[in-house]
Amino acid sequence: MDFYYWPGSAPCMTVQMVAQDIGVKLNMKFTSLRAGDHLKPEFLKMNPQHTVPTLNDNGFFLSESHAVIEYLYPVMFWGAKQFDPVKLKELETAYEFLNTFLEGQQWVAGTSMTIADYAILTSVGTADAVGFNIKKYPNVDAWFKRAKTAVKSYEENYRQHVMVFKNQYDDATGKK
Ligand SMILES: N[C@@H](CCC(=O)N[C@@H](CS)C(=O)NCC(=O)O)C(=O)O
Repeated sequence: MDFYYWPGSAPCMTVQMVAQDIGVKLNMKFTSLRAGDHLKPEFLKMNPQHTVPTLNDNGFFLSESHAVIEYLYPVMFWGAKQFDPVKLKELETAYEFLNTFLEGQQWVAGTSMTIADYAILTSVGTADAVGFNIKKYPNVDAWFKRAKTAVKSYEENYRQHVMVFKNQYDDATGKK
């Protein structure tokens, strides 16, 4: 993840502190505001507002420090280098509950698909993408397959969100 910064910039500092504390490695790109690096066409392509901080995550450009830290933050949940053991235990407990809820049931909240399935599908899909083993929870596994098929917009939104998350995760864990 390329991070365009200028020393002395408070919003850059915000992003760097969050990244450091959650273990996200940034590829630091010194951008001189004095020399006008931020006004060059290559920079304006990433951020027409010509401000630092600006992030380039494999061609996905993001500026505005608060947006950037929100983007980085989900990586924390998974721990920087591996699944955080405490969080992993919580996740396993949640899956055990979900597996029990789904016993003899097609959908999370009863006999038909509801918005509850949408809400849970995004988290289960994200965990699946970064390698959380769902097979230990057969009801969840079966529901996941069913829900992915039933929610028509899943694929398109998966590409936009889950794949982006997976990229951040792979970056943070050094898988890329
Ligand atoms: N609200 C923005 C502020 C960004 C900002 O104003 N950055 C200054 C440096 S601290 C900058 O790049 N100025 C150069 C310019 O606007 O051309 C954020 O939080 O990212």
